[in-house]
Amino acid sequence: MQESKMDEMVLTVGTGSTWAMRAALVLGLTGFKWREQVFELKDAAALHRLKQQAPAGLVPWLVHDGVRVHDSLAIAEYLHELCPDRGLYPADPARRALARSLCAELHSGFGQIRSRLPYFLGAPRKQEPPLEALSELARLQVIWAQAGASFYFGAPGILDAFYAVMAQRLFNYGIALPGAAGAYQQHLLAWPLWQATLERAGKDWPALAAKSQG
Ligand SMILES: N[C@@H](CCC(=O)N[C@@H](CS)C(=O)NCC(=O)O)C(=O)O
Repeated sequence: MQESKMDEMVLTVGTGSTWAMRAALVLGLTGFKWREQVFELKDAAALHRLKQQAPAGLVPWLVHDGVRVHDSLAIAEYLHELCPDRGLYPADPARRALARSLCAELHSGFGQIRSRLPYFLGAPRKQEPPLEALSELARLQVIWAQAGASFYFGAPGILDAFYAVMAQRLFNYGIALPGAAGAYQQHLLAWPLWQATLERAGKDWPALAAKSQG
């Protein structure tokens, strides 16, 4: 693995990692330049190397200016602090509190959806929503319905980045939420920055991971 220069921003990710995709998407919102270091999470030797380097044994983590920050939510917060005027969180304190609450809810919740509808890269396949996940889907319905066919607070931010992966996860299983919540889901799916991140995660990350083992 390449050493990082002091002022360089390096995001370490893993193939197929949804948490890493969220961090990469937030980075994309900042306008900063960064480099990605990728571990192949299905490869035992790569995982072993990851465990030796990773503060918590997991991806993602970000290195910048001698600072190392791990966990997607902490990375998002760090990036917001670096560029508070960029609008990653809303300027209004009440809206910012709501954004933070909903990001934290996503970060620590939705366990049934996560385990019963595991994320995959590739062609969507149709599946009925599992019974165990229905209450979480209902909760998403409530959250997303507040947004409608736009970004949650008008301009794209951390909240949209966090929920974009969820929008894609449901889409991958042929699950389209109805009404205003569905409009938000479609908006996230069509978001060019999300599409670019998805493309990179699907193609560039495996290629970079293969190269770094050479
Ligand atoms: N809550 C953490 C979750 C990180 C996480 O679970 N990363 C997974 C990939 S999505 C990982 O590193 N797995 C490697 C392993 O379990 O050995 C975050 O938001 O960053």
